[in-house]
Amino acid sequence: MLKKIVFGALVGFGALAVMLSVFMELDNSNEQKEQVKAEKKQEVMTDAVEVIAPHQDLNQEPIPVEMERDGSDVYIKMTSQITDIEIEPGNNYKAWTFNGEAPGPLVVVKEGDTIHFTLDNLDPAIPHSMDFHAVHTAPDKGFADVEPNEEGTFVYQASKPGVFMYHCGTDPVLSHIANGMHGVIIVQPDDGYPTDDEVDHEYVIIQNEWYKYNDLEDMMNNVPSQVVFSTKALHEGQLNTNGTIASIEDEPLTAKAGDKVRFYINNVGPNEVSSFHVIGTIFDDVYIDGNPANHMEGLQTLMLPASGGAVAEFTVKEAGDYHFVTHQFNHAAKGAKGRLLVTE
Ligand SMILES: [Cu+2]
Repeated sequence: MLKKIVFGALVGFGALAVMLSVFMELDNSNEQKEQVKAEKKQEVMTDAVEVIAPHQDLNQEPIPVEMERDGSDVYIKMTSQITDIEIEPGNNYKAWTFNGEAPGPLVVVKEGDTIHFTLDNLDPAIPHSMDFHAVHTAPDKGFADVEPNEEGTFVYQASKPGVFMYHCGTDPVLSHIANGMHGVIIVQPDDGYPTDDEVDHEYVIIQNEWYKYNDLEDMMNNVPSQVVFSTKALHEGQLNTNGTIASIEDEPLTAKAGDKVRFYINNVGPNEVSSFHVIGTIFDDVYIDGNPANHMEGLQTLMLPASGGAVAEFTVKEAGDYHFVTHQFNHAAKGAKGRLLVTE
């Protein structure tokens, strides 16, 4: 009798254990399925971050920057707006921009000028702001957010000469810069540069990165999809491009053999360093950040931190095709190349 009860109990326990393990396995396989589903969803999300709803059908025409001078007071009006920027043929990026350009329009003022800056925020959805690296101001006041469909005016002095970055400083700053809200302000030195008389041509070059659309993950993990150069017209008749692949390759900058060429250059990032190099020449004179006090000679490669600028001069001794790159060749391979065509 006792044997039967023990046997029965053992069978009962055995069956229960089998059932339990079956349930646990079922539970595990459900968990695994859920996990695979979640991973797939994550993949899809990181493959294509959607354009935020209020921007979906928006492609605001570029609006020229307004600039008026009254003595040493300079009145500058810019827009923040949503405009498609062609990164390469067929690849349009719904960029967050200043004035419909990315990088934004070139701003040129003189050392000592007082800037009266107005930002007209045409973005219906997101606040934007302007952070000029060329000025001293309390950031919470001078670089304050301007709400959608509003205007804000800010006043500050450009007291130091240089080639400075400007960018939107609204949170999250990384998204605002990487989505296109960056550019260059040149503050011309009062007494010029010591090499002014030697220079035959001057051009503006900007380096920036593009990431998958509005993808903070890629932006955070330094995985640019493209790294590009653009040029902005400093003088009449010069090229004015966006950060489009090959924009200064297909239509090169030009000089004559024997000319001294000056580049006003800035790396607006947002994340990467630029190791700027012109193949086939050496920089005779470099002014770090574009300040005449920071004079260096004989540089092969110019190190530009994110936001860093320079005035860099070199002489092209014979005719030929002079390509310029960032010597971080993974970035050159992703697009950061340009061309200076030197003729007899
Ligand atoms: Cu912004």
